Amino acid sequence: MKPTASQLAQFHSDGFLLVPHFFSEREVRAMRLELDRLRRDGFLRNVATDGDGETHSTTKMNLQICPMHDKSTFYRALAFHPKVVAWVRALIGDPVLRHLDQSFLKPARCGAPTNWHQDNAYFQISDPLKGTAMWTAIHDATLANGTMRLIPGSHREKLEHSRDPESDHHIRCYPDESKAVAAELPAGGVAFFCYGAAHATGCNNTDSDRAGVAYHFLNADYATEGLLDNPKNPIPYLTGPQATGGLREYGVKVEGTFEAEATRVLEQASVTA
Ligand SMILES: O=C(O)CCC(=O)C(=O)O
Repeated sequence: MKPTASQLAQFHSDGFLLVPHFFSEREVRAMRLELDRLRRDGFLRNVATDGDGETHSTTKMNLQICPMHDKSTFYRALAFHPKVVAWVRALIGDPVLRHLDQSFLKPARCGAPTNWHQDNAYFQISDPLKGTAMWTAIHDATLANGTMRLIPGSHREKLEHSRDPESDHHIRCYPDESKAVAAELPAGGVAFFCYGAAHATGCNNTDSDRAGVAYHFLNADYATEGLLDNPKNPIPYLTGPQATGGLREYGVKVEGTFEAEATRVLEQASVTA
């Protein structure tokens, strides 16, 4: 239910950790079905541009949904999954916040990259090891279909970022890629990477779609000013004295609902199949 001492040491020295069999087959099937539903309902948006950072590409697709918690009670509940909470609190320490939730889907034959960046270029926390992404491969993720690549030790360096000409809103950096490690993971496998770890995904020119679902978790002691004050974007405490299982942030108890949410998603899909 939580990382071993050597996994923790690896997270701290490399800035990331790969866990190939994190979610069960049933859990990841529900994740895929719910992302399919969100795509059918029109919530995924192509953020890929034709090299000017503005003109949306008609040939390259990087389909992003951000945030997810306001469109899916299933994905809202996943952040409260006991195994997720146990791992994240071991990696970054209490009190834990669910900072962000999003997904990037790279359609078959035209999937576009998410270029190199450090999440801390966006989040700007004072210690990049006090926040972590949990990126889940919801399809088998390989170098061929553009899986996540990460640069060990890159969290120790603050890289310069500029606007990414291949995206309508992202920023990017240009690190030395020679030491990059490919997170080749089976569906349900996870890459935990701290806010300082330089990472990127590649093109998907294979015949199957590939998607990653990314949550970001932050130690609340490192929250930047104003982060917790936006009523339109509730950021729930998952652990610590202020945690209410989502009740305070969402008005309903979310903790403990993931199993029922997964069952609902799977049953709904079998009815409509
Ligand atoms: O899945 C992707 O393409 C990119 C994910 C990512 O960069 C992130 O979650 O920080």
